[in-house]
Amino acid sequence: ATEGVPSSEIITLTRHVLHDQMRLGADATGDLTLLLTAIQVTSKFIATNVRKARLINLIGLAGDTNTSGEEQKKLDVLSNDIMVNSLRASGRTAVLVSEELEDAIIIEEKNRGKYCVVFDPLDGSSNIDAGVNIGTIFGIYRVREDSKGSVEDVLRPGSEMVAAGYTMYGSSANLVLSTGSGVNGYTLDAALGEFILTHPDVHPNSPRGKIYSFNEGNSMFFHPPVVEYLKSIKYPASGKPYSARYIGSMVADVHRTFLYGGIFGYPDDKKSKSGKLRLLYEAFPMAFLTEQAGGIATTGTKRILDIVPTSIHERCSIFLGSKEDVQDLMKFYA
Ligand code: AHM
Ligand code: MG
Repeated sequence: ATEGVPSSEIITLTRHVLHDQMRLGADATGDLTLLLTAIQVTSKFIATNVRKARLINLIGLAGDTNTSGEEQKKLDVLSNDIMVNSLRASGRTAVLVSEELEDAIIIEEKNRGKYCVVFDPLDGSSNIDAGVNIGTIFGIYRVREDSKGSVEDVLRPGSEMVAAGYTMYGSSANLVLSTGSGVNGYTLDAALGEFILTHPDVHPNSPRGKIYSFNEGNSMFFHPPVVEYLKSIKYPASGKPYSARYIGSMVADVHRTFLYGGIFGYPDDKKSKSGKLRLLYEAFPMAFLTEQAGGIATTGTKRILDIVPTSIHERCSIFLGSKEDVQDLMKFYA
């Protein structure tokens, strides 16, 4: 390459997904590409607002009324509204499920499309005020044959998702996506306003990592298999003990696990009988990405993607990450 001359071969997310869909002959209509465009726009909007959030908090606008007398929306509520509006307007959705909304939204006929999107618009929101990474998580199903869109379309195992991803808002905005053939990472070029392919084919370099990521503050409630597993990596019979890293923002903890390897866990325990994380829009999308990146996602005893949800906000126990690390954990459950 000639030094100083910008490359003319920029691969944007839209171009990449479109190319992929054409190659697979999967989505000749371009509907999924359009749907993903709506999600990208949402991510750009949230990324911009996350940047402003701290300032807005400092000058006391959040939860306050603005000059026209309207209440300023908190960032998680705002993010939800942006996402719902953008997905509805795309004309490509039939059912929307958001962590922020008690009931599923069934899209009215004139805007109805064939996809269902389940999402957590702003996960890890307790981290906002400290300027720590937060993210949006999403999973996409196609409506069942002949369905006009109902909650049954999303009460299906995660293995039936057609795509899943997240956007992490940090020093830059990173969108990580799988449409079922591997995982790719894109970084928002703020000047261009485009997500550019920066991490093609994300997968751990090794089947085993060196990092564990659990909220060990819950140790006194953990069940024996988790306690024993953690003991085994902290006091190994040979070799070095694992390093601990825990941000408390699922997107950031999982993102690091994809890039560096290791294991992330949020188990059920004696206090949180079903765990904390939500099956449909937290565990499923992350499990989908994990498997696409060559890792394992399990409840300890069961593959996450095989679970059949019975309600849209149910929780589940989850461990995910590098293959051998998760297999080690599973041995303590066996
Ligand atoms: P939230 O949906 O209320 O933001 O909670 C989800 C977050 C995840 O991002 C993270 O993995 C987990 O909660 C952290 O929980 P804890 O503070 O109990 O460790
Ligand atoms: Mg959440």
